[in-house]
Amino acid sequence: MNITVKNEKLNKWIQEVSEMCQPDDIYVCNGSKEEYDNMIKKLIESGIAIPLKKRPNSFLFRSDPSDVARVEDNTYISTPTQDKAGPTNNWIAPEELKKTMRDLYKGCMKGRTMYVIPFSMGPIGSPISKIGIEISDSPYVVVNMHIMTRVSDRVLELLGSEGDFIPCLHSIGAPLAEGQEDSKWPCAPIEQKYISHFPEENLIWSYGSGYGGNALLGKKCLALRIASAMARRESWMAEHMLILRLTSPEGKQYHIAAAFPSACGKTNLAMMQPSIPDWKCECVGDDIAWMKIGPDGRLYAINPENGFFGVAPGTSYETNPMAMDSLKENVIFTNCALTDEGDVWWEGMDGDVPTHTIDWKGNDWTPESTTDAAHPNARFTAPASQCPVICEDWEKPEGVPIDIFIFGGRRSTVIPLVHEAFNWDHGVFLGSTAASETTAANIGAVGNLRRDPFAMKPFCGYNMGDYFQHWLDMGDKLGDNAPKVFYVNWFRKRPVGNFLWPGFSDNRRVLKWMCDRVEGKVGAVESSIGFLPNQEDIDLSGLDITPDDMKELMSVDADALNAEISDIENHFSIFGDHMPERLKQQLKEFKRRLG
Ligand code: GTP
Ligand code: SPV
Ligand code: MN
Repeated sequence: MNITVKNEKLNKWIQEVSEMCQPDDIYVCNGSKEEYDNMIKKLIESGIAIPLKKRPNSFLFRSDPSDVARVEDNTYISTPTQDKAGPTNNWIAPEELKKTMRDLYKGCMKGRTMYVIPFSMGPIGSPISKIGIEISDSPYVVVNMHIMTRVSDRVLELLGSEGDFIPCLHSIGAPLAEGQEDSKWPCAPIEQKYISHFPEENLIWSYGSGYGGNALLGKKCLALRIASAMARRESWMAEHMLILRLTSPEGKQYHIAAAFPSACGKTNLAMMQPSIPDWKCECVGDDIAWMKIGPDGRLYAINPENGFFGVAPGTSYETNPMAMDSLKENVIFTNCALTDEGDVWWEGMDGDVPTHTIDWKGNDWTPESTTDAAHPNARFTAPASQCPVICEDWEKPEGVPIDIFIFGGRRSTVIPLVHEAFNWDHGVFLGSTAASETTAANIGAVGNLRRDPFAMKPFCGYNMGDYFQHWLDMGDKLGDNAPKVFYVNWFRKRPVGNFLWPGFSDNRRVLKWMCDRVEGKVGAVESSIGFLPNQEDIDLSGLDITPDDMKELMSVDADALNAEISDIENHFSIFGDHMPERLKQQLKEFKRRLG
């Protein structure tokens, strides 16, 4: 081990884990640039990181084709009883799961270095921040954690000898025998992958995958699953939400937090540049929001992350110029294609399609190929500080006051472009019934409609019925200070299949309507699902959209909504006693309105 660790709990844990996992070596990270550069150098030497000639200090990695996204079917919330994890989470009793995993962990780091990564979610030392220590045998994880979280020796100083932290144990699950040659992306087969959470002990155990949220444990595992359980105990909120600041031409600031499921537009909305002149949009966060009620009774949000782990395909100067500008240097790319000029490429990038690339599997690819050059869940890891529109207050320990909540998802039919909740309870109803077509962010089928309440189905660390109640309770605490709630759908399609709404920077037109509603400047039409905008109140100036398309986008069809009632009833029924009466009442009222 390279340094002496003073913290007693950490020392004991390092010892226990190293005895179990039997690494060749232990290295405690300090988060320095030198450390990052050294790790990258080794990764280049072993042919794992490919330096990009066109982007300074940027590297491409290719994962194993079996390890390309989160594995929800192998993700567990291990509470003492199954009832505490609830019907939307996989559950195995803690002792049984730990036994299975201990057997897997036994000797799993043989031939490898065990890295100890001290990190802070939120600015180091801020009262809202949480300290985690990830133990991992993946150098790819170390360099990604350097960007996504605040890795630093200051975290260890802050811990002192008695301080507490959230232990996050990770192994790729691929020990090396004497003399065995390593593969480029070692990992375990799917049946040995376990992403496990023990919320009552604030403990995370991950085994078998090196990709994204399975392995960068500060993100979904700590900042959402463990944090959501802490948040409920301590009366705050940990949500799968972007945070943005809009400033009106008059200089008034509005802060918006929006929950869309994975690969449904958070990063894009968070960095959006308004197509309407004189409005300014700044990014506070693109994936996770931690929110607490401030001394003035309003809800304040911080982004606990330090970087963006964003979906590459579809990202372009046309759709998300601020993301593209964040990717000029110091970026890790995973599963993108490599061009002959030594740059990355993915489907949907600006400019001509290259005549030849090496695809994400390392094979030759040409436009005639029938497969994708970049994997649909190819990602970039970029420091948030590199975003040209990062908000100057993004690291403010007290956060920013939220005025507006937005829920949404990918719905090719039925759900209109935007609607507003009648009140808080109705807003919680909209969040609790949110549905979306599945995406490549999880291993599994793509395009299937599923209920994904609050975009938290894969990330809620306890019984989701209790989570709904927590939202109702937070509303009661906030009273008149509660943010207004809206629901959007950028993804409605024509019967022939293309999107009706231009999306991206034009989403700003919808956000402006929301701000006008907050100010009470415009009215709205009451419908069965909520308030709808008056046609003339959505600014469509300069937009090439036909009145017919607009009508289709905003249409609310009672028959189509009625057809979903039984699905909502089934969805609510799985929560049994945990389902709040107030939401059952909302469903009754919805049915009455539908007639
Ligand atoms: P995670 O990082 O998985 O949580 O995803 P995310 O919610 O941040 O989604 P992201 O913004 O990365 O968008 C995912 C995909 O949706 C990309 O391919 C985008 O190009 C596409 N997308 C985002 N916003 C819009 C939009 O307004 N309209 C359309 N049609 N597509 C969009
Ligand atoms: C998501 O799937 O919502 C992500 C990517 O943000 S991952 O970090 O892999 O969970
Ligand atoms: Mn996400």
